[in-house]
Amino acid sequence: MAHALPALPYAPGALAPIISEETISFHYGKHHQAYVTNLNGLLEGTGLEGLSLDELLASQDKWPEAKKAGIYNNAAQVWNHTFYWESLVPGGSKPSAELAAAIDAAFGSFEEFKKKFIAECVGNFGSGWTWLVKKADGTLAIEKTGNAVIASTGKPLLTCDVWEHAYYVDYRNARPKYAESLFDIYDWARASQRFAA
Ligand code: MN3
Repeated sequence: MAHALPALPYAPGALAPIISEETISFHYGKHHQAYVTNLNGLLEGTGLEGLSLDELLASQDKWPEAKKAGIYNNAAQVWNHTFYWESLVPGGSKPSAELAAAIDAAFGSFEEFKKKFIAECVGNFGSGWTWLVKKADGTLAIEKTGNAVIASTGKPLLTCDVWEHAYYVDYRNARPKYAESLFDIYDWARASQRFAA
């Protein structure tokens, strides 16, 4: 069974003006779709076609050597983008009392966390992802990864795609403005469910 582009969890124009429908048409409709298409092409004839995305990512030892980088980059980008769309919601939402308390404990206050997270998005050199993760000991941390790499220091709760294709249509080169604007549409309710799970 081939991998499919997951449905967007809201209408394509619903995040505007923070993320325009035009950005969604390219970022979701072209980039995310291309990772799915490329992944299906790479998996053809490998015997790995029947695995779910999570199963595939958990069985890297079975990947053919010559295709390892390609499979990782495309599979991870399918996963990262699905997670990114699910990190956002029209109008934004609020963290649970438990997650809010964990943010205060780790960063001092939500405002301090926001400043730090934006700085880590801006300071993530080149293309990649900036994550809020829940570490094994239950505390929170910010992790930066490059290119397609999925967060690995903890369970991802929320992400910011810092590839230029995520913001160039709407913000041109202003990555700080993009990183700050996402705070109007982060889905803290969903991040809270992940934190509690
Ligand atoms: Mn992207």
